[in-house]
Formats: sequence, C-alpha cells, structure tokens
Amino acid sequence: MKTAILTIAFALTASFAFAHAKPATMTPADGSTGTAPAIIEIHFDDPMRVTAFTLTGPDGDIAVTRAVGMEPVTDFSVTPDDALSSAAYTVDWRGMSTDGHPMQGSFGFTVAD
Ligand SMILES: [Cu+2]
Repeated sequence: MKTAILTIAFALTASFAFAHAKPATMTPADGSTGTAPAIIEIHFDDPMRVTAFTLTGPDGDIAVTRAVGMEPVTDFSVTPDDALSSAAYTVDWRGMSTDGHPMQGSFGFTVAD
C-alpha cells in the first residue's frame, strides 16, 4: 500500500514537470489584418506533433503544403498552394504534445489589399 501511494505521488509530480506544449505565437497573428502571407506558422513552446492542419477561406478548405511531416517540432509551418485573396481565413490544427496529450487550437486572420 505504501509503495502504491509513493508511485502515485511520483506520477503526479512527473505530469507537472512535463506540461504539454502550447502554441506561443502564430503568424499571421490571431485577429490580424494584413497582406497575403507567404507562409503560415505556429510556434510552440515545446515540440508538437501536428497531426491535422486546415486553412479555411470563404469558399472552404484551401490546399497547403506542410514544411514538416509528423515529427514533433517547435516551429510548424505551411505554404498556401495559391496566393490568398482578400478575405477572412481560419486555421484549425490538432496535435499530440510530447507528454502524450492531444491538443488543438484555432486562430483567424484577414487578408486585405
Ligand atoms: Cu499535457
């Protein structure tokens, strides 16, 4: 019984020590308005395995090319296959933190001439 309690205490300490990664900065910034971005980036404070990324515009999903595969990275980026026209866009992503927690997030930006 004593061994079990010690094991649980250690597990709790470990989960606090290795908190999951969070998105630290996005480019374009959430809520920003600007010229069409050549790349869309998410910087994470710890490596993230990004398992899904969607860019949605007024006519639906937009094709993008990922700069990285399924390896965990702190700097994730994609390139839109075609230049983005003036409109509002939403990014949705899902990922797996290095502590094994599934993560997801979204942000939006507007392209204006
Ligand atoms: Cu976590």
